Amino acid sequence: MNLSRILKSKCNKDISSCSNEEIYFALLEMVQEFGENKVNERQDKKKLYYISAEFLIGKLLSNNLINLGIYDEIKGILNDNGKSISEIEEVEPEPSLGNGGLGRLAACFLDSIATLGLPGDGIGLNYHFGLFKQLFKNNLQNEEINEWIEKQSCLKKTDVTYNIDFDGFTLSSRLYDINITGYNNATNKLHLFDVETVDETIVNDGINFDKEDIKKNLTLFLYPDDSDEKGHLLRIYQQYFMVSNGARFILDECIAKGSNLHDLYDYAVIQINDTHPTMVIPELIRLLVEKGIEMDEAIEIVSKTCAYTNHTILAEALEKWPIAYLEKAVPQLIPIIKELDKKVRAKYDEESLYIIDKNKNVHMAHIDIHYTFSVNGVASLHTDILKNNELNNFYKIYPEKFNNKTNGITFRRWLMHCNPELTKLIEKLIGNGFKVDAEKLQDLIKYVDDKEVLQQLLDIKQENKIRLKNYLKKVQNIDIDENSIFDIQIKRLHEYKRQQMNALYVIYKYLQIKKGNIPTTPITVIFGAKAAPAYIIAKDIIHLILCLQELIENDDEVNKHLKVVMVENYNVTSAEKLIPACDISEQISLASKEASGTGNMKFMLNGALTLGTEDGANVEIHELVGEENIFIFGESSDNVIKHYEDGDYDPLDFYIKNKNIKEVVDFIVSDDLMNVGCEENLIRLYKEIMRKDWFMGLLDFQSYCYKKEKLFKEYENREKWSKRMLVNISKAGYFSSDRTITEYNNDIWKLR
Ligand code: GPW
Repeated sequence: MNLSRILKSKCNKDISSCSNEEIYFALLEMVQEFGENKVNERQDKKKLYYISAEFLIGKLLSNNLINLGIYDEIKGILNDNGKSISEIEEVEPEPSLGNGGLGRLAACFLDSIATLGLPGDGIGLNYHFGLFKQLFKNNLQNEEINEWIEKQSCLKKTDVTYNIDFDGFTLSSRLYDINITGYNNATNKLHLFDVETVDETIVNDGINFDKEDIKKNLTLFLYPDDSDEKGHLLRIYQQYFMVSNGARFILDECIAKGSNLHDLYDYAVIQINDTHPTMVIPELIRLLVEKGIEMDEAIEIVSKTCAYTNHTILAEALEKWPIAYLEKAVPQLIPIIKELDKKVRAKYDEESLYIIDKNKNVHMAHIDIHYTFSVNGVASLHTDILKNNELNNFYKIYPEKFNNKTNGITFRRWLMHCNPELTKLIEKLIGNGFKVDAEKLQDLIKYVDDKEVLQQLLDIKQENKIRLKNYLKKVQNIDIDENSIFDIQIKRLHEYKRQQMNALYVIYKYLQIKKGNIPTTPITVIFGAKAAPAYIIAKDIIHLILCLQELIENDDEVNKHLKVVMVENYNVTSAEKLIPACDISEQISLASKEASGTGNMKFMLNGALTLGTEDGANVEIHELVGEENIFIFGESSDNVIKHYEDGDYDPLDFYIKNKNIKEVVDFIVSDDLMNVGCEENLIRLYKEIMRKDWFMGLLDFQSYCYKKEKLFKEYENREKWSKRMLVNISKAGYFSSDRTITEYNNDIWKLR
């Protein structure tokens, strides 16, 4: 195969005389064709459908080139013609079809499913503007639309369409497909449904639109994960539209393969990604009954076909819909949901197990737990908390359903693509095997005393820090010092993730420097985070960080030693630049609250050391790398859970008793900050932290500061630090999503 010739013919002229756009579109077309040729023709009887409201796939071009095994060759051809692959990557818009971890996990899973050669497709929605684009103005977050769909894109229009009935109107759908090509393996599909009458022009002034015009707005935006009251009904319409299309599509495929529907579970397994797609259960039951199957049997068939993954224990994130909302949006499901509830009530005399509670709220997770055959958490601590606390009543009646599947990440994107230099070094040291068998990374351990290798690790980190410096200069016109320590916290803004605690540390450090305690090596604290548009306190925390950034930047006493950077519009693309450059990975959620985290795994794989609490998958990272190679602080999840039960945590106790804490908290409302920020926001946040502090930042603040100081001291011993980097990389193999998917398949899906 002569790639150069193919590319040239797609360009219609010499590669050297093409613009980056022209080359991008030529490559896009080429990758589509190659991917299409690898579509799994072998008709497996059983297929997985991973149904999810989010698939945060990131840019696709380079990953497709890597998975097709032609990245290096294409890069070379472009080079020979005076073009650079990284400039061409920039032309591609990033699809923003996810909020954060849950959506990115779904994308990593699709990569691993295809790479392992398993028959499995994704089902979701084609949001035209996806998640909003974040802009900073006056130290505040603003939201704009993110246009990612171009005339020519990875989306392929199909002729699949359904009529979806709502109360009083019908919407016709259209299916678009994205090819998911595995690493050296077959191509699966991501099926994204859209509504034909969607109208992008109804959006005005940022991200505002008429929330009631469902025909026009249904697939405009990804619901940004929180508290927007008016959006609830729209969210239900979206969810139903997704699952009704998905259910029809699945049934059609199974019938085409020979299913008589009584044996649906021999043809399909449906993994429900959190509760957002839960209505697929009553919808499938409804469709089966419509096709003549008895209700009781339909319920049993569906229960044997569906499996459910839980991603949180946060009560406010567990979806419950007022039945009145469902009656309005999806009246056809009401009799079925009531029947499901009736069966539960007939069997169990226990309020907490009911689907419809006494306040007439429908608990979506309860539908999942009663009417699927598998319930899994996403890290071992998380699953233990589900079993022993949050879902204990369910665990007691269905112990056999509960299982753990610790999350993972695809190494194709989060090592090979984002960190080519490190990939090359690993290849040189232990060969190619780690790309498909990540556990092979353990072979690196034999170099733990090899000074030359350790120095190479440090050199690669340094190069990546310079790459990040150049990137931030270009996209945000910010200068950072590549010789400083890069201390990074990137994830959605949420109080439980405790960016505010990190910000309080910045204040502490600022005040220390003012008092003459100068850090040996300068420190750059980098944040990246979007806040849900209606989540006021989250936005106040962003405001605080941006104010600190400005204050410190303008303070010549401090700016040589400390810098704060808030990356604008944090997304997959910027994560790919930030993670390889990181020295310290901030994973500081309140113990018990972060179900797993997956950023923690990406950082470790790229040689950053974790500063974290015993939460989520941090616990498993800790076990793997050992005490010496991770920096753990803070209360245990058991103690935290006890504080909540006893209701005995009061941040004021800490504020009053600890002078240090009082000083940093008071600084939030100091003249220094008020001069660069808004009084209203700063005072609100100050009060929140001092009076509520729902996620106990002040409880852990002292031990956080202590550990962080220790970490900065340890950084000075470069050789010891580089050994720790090596241990972290070599132990990261466990967190490959190939391992996770193999477990899902062995324990739940049983494909092949
Ligand atoms: F609330 N997660 C997320 F559980 O990114 F549904 N969005 C969500 O809406 C939820 C969870 C939900 C995240 C978890 O917070 C994170 O700990 C986990 O690593 C990730 O899902 C993937 O499992």
